[in-house]
Amino acid sequence: MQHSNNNKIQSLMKNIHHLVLTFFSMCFVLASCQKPTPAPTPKDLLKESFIPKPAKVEAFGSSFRIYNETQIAINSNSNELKRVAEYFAQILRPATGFDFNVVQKEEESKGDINFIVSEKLSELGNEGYTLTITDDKVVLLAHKSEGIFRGIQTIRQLFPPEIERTEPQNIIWELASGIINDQPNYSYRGSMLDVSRHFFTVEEVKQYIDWLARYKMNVMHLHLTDDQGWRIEIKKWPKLTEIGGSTEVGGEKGGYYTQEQYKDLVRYASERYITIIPEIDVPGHTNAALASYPELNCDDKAPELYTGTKVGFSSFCIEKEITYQFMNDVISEIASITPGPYIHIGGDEPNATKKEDYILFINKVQDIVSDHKKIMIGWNEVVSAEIKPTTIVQFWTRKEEAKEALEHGAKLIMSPAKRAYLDMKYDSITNPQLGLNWAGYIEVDKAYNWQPETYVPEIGKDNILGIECPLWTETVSNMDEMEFLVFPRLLGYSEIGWSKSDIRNWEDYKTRLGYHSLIFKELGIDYYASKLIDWK
Ligand code: TNX
Repeated sequence: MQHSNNNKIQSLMKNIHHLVLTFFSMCFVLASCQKPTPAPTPKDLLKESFIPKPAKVEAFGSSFRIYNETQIAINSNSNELKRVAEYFAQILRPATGFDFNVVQKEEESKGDINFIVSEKLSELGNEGYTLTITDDKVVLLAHKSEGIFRGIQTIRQLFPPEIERTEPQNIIWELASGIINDQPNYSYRGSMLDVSRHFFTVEEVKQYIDWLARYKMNVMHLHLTDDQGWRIEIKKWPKLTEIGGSTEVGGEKGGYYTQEQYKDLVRYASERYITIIPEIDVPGHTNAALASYPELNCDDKAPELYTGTKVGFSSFCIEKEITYQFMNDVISEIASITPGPYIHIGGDEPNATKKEDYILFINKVQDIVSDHKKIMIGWNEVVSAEIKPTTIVQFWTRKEEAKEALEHGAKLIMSPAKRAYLDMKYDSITNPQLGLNWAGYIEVDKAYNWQPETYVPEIGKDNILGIECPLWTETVSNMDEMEFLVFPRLLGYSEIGWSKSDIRNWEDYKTRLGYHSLIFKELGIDYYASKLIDWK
């Protein structure tokens, strides 16, 4: 009896013990399911290969880990901020396989990536941001959603390159902790794409826009017209695209953007805080227009379409009234579909226009552009006309003309051909069919090692709006060729525009650049693997 009682008590005790154990282990399992908190892996924010280099970085030595539960918390219900947060979530979802729900929360919250836009942060300007990463949250602060967008590009570079993949990866996603305070040095940081010599589709231009966005650039200049092709629909002058847009260099089929397609590009760019600057190159570089409309020629005879690569042989007829009627129609239609403040009127290489005619023409076109409430930009040749102080001069060659711009009180965009032309070859041996060399070879170090504010003596930072790297496409007929000339030099121009020259130097840049080949590889970009760089 005693024995059996003992047994009962023993088995009861056992059961209680078991229950208690199960209870505790369930609590433990539940707790760890709800909040898994492994110690953050030590990571050094100072060792990250940011391009462009942020103004100030401080490291905390730990990391923030991202889970499926991590949300993107925004502090307002503005549609703009929601759109930017959604853009970020879309970048992160494929490779992580996580949800990244975008939610509105008044306060910063633990475990989340917080985007906070505040009126009080006006010292950050439109594009500045402060990014604080601790082991329990990420906080990105800005004065405008635009600053959040630029900061997102920084966070993006904290992820391993596998973040670019389209399928979920078996990776622990951790971001190095610390603080970054960042703001651009120049407000204008652009690239130009010549879609006239060779036509590129809307999708291809969007690809280019995404490259610019990734490296915090904010201007996409489209060289829409030249001797070899007119690429933008003008409703009052339909033959410009019908005839003038039909071919390209080499005689292949050309192409053009309808106004609807152009508006789509403008919208796509503006969602990435990139301004589209349309260029209608006049009075030279106009064979495509002259071939489309005989009445634009002084002798009323339309020339043949041109598919070669010479420059400086065409000119509008300066004395004809119809020339200005034409210019007014074109500028009016372009202005109505361009929300940005600028219209570029080219004005370069007017070798086929008499000097006094050129001056008269540019003066008139400048008035037409201001009649349509836009600011004119012209290549540095326009300084021979009576340009207004509000006009912007794009310097590409001849330093005297850059200095003349100052005498007119005009500001400059710096695109020195010897340093900033993406269509120049890297050297004399690599890819001999691709690129030109009239301005010399531009290796990756030469592309990086210059300063806009000292390039032309007497022209300082106050006279400079910013920098732009143009890609002329006489020799560039597809995306692979484009990628080879653009990468990696684009990254250098992005840093020259964004980061102050006192924090930039080649030795440090070249190590950071070496890391970016991992991203190029993920993106399938055919970059130029310069021997100067120790590629990862
Ligand atoms: C000069 S740069 C040009 C273009 C050519 C380019 C080729 C400038 C304003 N005009 O017409 O495409 O050189 O590098």
